[in-house]
Amino acid sequence: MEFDILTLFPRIFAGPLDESILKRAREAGLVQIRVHNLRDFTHDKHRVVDDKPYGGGPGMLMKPEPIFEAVEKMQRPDSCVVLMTPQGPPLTQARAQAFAGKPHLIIICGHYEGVDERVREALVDEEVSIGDYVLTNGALAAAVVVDAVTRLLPGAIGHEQSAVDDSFATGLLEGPQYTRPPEFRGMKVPDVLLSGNHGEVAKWNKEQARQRTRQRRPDLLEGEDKL
Ligand code: 6GU
Repeated sequence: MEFDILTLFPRIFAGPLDESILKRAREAGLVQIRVHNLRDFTHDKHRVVDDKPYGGGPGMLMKPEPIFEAVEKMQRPDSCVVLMTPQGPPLTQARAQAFAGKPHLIIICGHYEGVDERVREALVDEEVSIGDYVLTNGALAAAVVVDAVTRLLPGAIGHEQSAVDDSFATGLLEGPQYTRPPEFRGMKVPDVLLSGNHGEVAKWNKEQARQRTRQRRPDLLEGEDKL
C-alpha cells in the first residue's frame, strides 16, 4: 500500500513514522509512505500557501493552487484522496479497515482554519476527522490515520490474531489482561487465567469485555457497524 501525504509541516511525521511497527512495515516494503511539503508546489517568491477568506472573517485559508498541483501530480486511477478536517466524519476501525483495502491514499492535511472549498468540490473523495476536538492542523491526525491503517496490513503486526481481537475490531473493548508475576504487591491474577482451561479462559475474557464495554462505552453495544 502507498501513502502520499501533503502537509505544511513534514517534520511532524518524522517521529511517528520512524518507530516500531510503522518503521518495520516500511522496511519490509508492506507500505510506502511519502511526505511532501505543500510549499514545494508554489511558484511565487515567498512560497505562499494560504490567503485571507473572501467575505472577511478571521484566519487564513489554504489556497487551492498548490494542493491541486500536488494531487494532480500524484493521482492515479486507483487513488483515494482524503482531506483531514475536523468537519469530516470521525475515524473508526471500520473506516481504517476500508482504507487498508485501498492501494493508494493521498492525504491532504488542512489548517484548522480550513481549505478553499474548491479542493473539496473537485479533488477530495473522503473527509476524515479523528475526534471532536480541534488540532492546530491535520498533520498529527494524518499520522494517526497512517498508523491505524498500516497496522491492519497483512504482516504488519507479529500476531495476526491481535488485529482481529483488539478493541473495536470485535465491536467490544478489551477486558483486563495480566502477565507475570501471578501475585504483585498483594494483587493476584484471577485464578481462571492460571487454570490452563482454554475454554473457561475464553469465556471469562468475553464476559469481561462485555462488562467493560457496558460500563465504559455502552454506545458500542448498539450494534451497527460504524463506518
Ligand atoms: Cl483531521 N484536523 C484538525 N485540525 N483538527 C482535528 C482533526 C483534524 N480531527 C480532529 N480534530
